[in-house]
Amino acid sequence: MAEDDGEDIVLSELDDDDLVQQMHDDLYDGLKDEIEEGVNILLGRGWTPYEVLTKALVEGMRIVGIDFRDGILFVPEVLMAANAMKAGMFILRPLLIETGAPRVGKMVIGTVKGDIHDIGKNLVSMMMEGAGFEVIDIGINNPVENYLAAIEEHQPDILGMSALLTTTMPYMKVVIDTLKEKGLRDDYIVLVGGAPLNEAFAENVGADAYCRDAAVAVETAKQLIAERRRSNSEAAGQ
Ligand code: B1M
Repeated sequence: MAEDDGEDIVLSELDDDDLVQQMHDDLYDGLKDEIEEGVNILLGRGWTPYEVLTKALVEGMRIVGIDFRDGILFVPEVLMAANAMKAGMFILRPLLIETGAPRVGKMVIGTVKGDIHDIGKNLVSMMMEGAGFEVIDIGINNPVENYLAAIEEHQPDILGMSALLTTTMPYMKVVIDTLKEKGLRDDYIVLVGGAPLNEAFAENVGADAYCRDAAVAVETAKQLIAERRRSNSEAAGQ
């Protein structure tokens, strides 16, 4: 994507707008070292970790996604872009998490069976941790048994599921139906997310809410936990 005019670009000499633009190009080209450098430069210039994440990394990956969809980029190139994105996220993770906030709740999260996309899920985990949640991330390609084992072991407030493929998103219903069969559904707040989902789908599979992005996931989690605690204490007071 980036036009190479043969001259080396010195990232630290670019102004903020040009640097962010260059980072989109570097992400597109899967240049991990350059992404790490760009993230550090922006942080050094006083950008918040959240701004770096959303404006430089997430936006860059959005552009990658468009060309992947249109057959301009292929899996190996997208994997390199994903690796570069993860390297940037690795730097931001502790910064997003170090809020010192008291634990506001616990969430188990994983990508569903058949699906290996994990960047969005990782981002949600990071943002939830940053907001004071304890997060148990069970990774990718999870059959229902993995979710059941994790909720039994960790007793979270929230079960989160991620799916990026139209072929894997129906698996969320398998998990929720299994919870119902076992009489466990009402013990947990179930949040779902991923690019192909929407609110109607979430309602259809019996989730408590669809989360469009990581920020919405945090807000929704806080709100539903507060509601649940309120109704529990009202019930206890009666
Ligand atoms: Co894939 N892929 N991919 N891919 N991939 C998509 C999803 C696709 C839309 C690309 C396209 O065609 N435009 C398309 C799906 C089409 C469809 O289903 N209709 C697709 C395809 C087809 C495939 C393969 C089948 C390709 C192939 O092999 N021929 C294959 C499937 C592999 C599998 O899973 N079995 C495949 C493989 C891959 C890679 C391995 C190369 C790589 C994944 C690397 C990785 O994740 N470690 C990859 C990538 C990177 C993408 C795109 C380009 C980017 C996804 C991403 O990371 N986005 C993607 C195109 C796109 O989505 N635009 C694409 C950035 C991320 C921050 O956003 O994941 O949406 P997102 O997460 C957001 C929200 O959705 C939400 O919050 C997040 C943060 O704000 N959210 C949640 C997500 N999960 C949540 C959970 C919650 C709450 C909110 O729980 C509470």
